[in-house]
Amino acid sequence: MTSLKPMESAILLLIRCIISIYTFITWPIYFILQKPWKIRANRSRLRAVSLTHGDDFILYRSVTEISDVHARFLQDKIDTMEKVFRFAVRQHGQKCALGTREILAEEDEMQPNGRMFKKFLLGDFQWRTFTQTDSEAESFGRGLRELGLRSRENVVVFAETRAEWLISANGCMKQNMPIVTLYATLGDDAIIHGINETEVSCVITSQELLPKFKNILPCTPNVTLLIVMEDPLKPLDLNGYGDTVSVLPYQEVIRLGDLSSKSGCLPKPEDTAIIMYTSGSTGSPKGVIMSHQNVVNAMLGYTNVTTFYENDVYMAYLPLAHVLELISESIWMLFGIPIGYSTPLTMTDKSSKIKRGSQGDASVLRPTIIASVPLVLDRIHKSIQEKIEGGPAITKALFNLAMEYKNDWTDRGYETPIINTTLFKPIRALLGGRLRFVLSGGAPLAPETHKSLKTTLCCPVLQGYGLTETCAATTVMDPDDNSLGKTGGPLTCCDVKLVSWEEGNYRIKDWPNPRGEIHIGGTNVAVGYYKQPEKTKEEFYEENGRHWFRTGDIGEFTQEGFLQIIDRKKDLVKLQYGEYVSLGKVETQLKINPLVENICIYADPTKLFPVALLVPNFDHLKSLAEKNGIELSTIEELCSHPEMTKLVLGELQKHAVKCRLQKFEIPQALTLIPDIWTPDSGLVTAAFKLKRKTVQDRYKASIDRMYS
Ligand SMILES: *[C@@H]1O[C@H](CO)[C@@H](O)[C@H](O)[C@H]1NC(C)=O
Ligand SMILES: *[C@@H]1O[C@H](CO)[C@@H](O)[C@H](O)[C@H]1NC(C)=O
Ligand SMILES: *[C@@H]1O[C@H](CO)[C@@H](O)[C@H](O)[C@H]1NC(C)=O
Ligand SMILES: *[C@@H]1O[C@H](CO)[C@@H](O)[C@H](O)[C@H]1NC(C)=O
Ligand SMILES: CC(=O)N[C@H]1CO[C@H](CO)[C@@H](O)[C@@H]1O
Repeated sequence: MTSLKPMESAILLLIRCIISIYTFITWPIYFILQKPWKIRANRSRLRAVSLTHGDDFILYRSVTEISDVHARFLQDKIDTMEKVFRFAVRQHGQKCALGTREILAEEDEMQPNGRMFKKFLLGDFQWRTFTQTDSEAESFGRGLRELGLRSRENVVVFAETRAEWLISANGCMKQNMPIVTLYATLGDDAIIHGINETEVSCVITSQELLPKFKNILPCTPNVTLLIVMEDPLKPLDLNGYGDTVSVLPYQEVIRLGDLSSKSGCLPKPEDTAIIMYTSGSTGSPKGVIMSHQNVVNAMLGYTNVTTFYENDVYMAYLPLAHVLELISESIWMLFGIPIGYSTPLTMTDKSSKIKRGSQGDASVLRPTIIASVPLVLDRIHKSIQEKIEGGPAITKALFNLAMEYKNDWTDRGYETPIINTTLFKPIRALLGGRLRFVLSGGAPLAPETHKSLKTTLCCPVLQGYGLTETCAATTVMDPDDNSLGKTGGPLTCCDVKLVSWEEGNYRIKDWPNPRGEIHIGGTNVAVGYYKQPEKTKEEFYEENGRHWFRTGDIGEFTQEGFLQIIDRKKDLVKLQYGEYVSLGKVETQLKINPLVENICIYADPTKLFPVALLVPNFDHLKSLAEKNGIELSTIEELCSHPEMTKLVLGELQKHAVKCRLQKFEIPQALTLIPDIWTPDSGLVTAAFKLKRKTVQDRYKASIDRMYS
């Protein structure tokens, strides 16, 4: 840690004085212009009320009225995704709908370390209008019919996020064919399981993923048709997939459909729209059945959260097999907001596939809205932090001063336009400079990441809560909501119930706020699990004419009606003296530390403290080693060095204290693990959630050693 020189301290003091004087003079102007009392009133506005309660449950409902478009859909009976899509096309016909960047070339680029990397040379976004998207989807659906598929026959979509994904899905919906979605990162076994269970004969995939089917097809005898979304640069190799399987380019299906005279076969609201395989953290993946009605209602639930503008643009890069992305893209289509497709490898100017000196997707598209998951947001937060830490001490001090100043004034209801447009402008520019809000879902976002991104990106980061089983909809923050670590109020499509959980010590009578297991009931709650009646009965139930889902998450409702996720039923371990350690909560906090690439906390109920399995960030581990005069070069050597383990544990414990973890929550022993945990290794799910049991089994020896 470098400290400030006397001269720098003097400069900093001077700057502080100037700011104080400036604030003193301009404060009345800001007070009159910005009306902070109104902003503060909006923050604490009531979002939900408790309708009824019993001895062990309390039920909350949103106080927001349904939106105009929601009312209109009810009146006009727009109750299937097919009708929603048709409505959008009628409304926005010639507007840009889906944009894909043209790939001009792939080139080798010499890296500073002498290695060669493949980089893309990308052109502008090429747009399909709503009308074009619609007629392409229509053709695709008819093409499937020409190829012998019937309505109500399941079709698997197994591909990365791209325009053709959404178009094929819409094409299937026009023929009432349920689409089965599987994550592109799933392991072969899970893919075989999904294809087998849904008995499909047709799989839509991409040229990049196609070779995977050489191993998969022998185990899925019913598959006879592979439709491949082409790679614009490489020729498609159709060999090696056996005689019984035809491999057809996507464009060929469109051509067949163009010539076809088959009519559509329209779905009804109760027909299955999607069977979405979630990568469960235990056992094989489960297919969640979503009807058209479910998806439409989930979408409509989101329509009264904020207003959209004519110039809004959305950047898509999360997997479309993730319900959050699928629902959000459907919403943007409904409102006529153009969707530009990106990938994590080409998003910013610095992304790994972008040729040096050329522009990343965000700089070209300049999106106003993005959706994200904590995994990605934590990474952005860490990289900003690293930049600042790595710079001169004076920059760091100035940056921290600005953060503190801005947070202070935003808390009081003021805006800081000058800091927004000077100091934080370069950070905003990384994502195109026009961002209006960021949606975050999929897992709890650490309050520290939340705060830092909100401040540096200069726009609200709206955290939401929802599950595949509720079609991504349950609660979401609105732009007026300034809280951290909470997930906003309930959407209009569902009720949220808290149910006391005695063993976990969470009760609805708790003070100051009721706490308990979250149950969700409404028209957005999925029908159940595909071909798993027992599992469905365990987790879904009917009550007072509503369909309910038990989430297993523990929540707390604040006075304003904000839901906060505080725990997870399964993750709770009771230590020897009776304290409860929430493994997930501890991991979320520790993951913010730059040394941590991934971490799994384990707590033995017969012991007094938890221990940690930690996959370190190599660069940070190495610089920690250098600082302490340890000279080892490979990650394996570093990880097995006892001194390193001690150093990292020390850093982690310091961090834990800073995050205000309780003493019994802080790991007292640690093992450094040199292998990155990927879905292929089976240690994390395709959505990068820990598979605790597998991790524990794999590292059993290390765990035993840490406790001995
Ligand atoms: C407060 O909230 C209302 C309703 O959402 C909105 O119309 C109004 O513009 C907000 N006021 C401020 C100052 O943000
Ligand atoms: C496919 O499903 C059948 C039952 O539907 C089952 O008997 C078989 O073992 C499954 N095969 C694989 C490879 O999962
Ligand atoms: C294959 O198709 C047949 C006939 O449609 C069906 O009975 C069988 O269950 C299917 N098997 C698998 C593994 O999908
Ligand atoms: C400044 O940033 C905050 C979020 O950090 C945002 O709410 C506010 O609208 C921004 N103000 C201006 C004038 O850009
Ligand atoms: C943010 C938003 O769109 N709010 C609307 C919710 O619905 C009511 C009733 O239709 C409108 O008055 C709000 O403006």
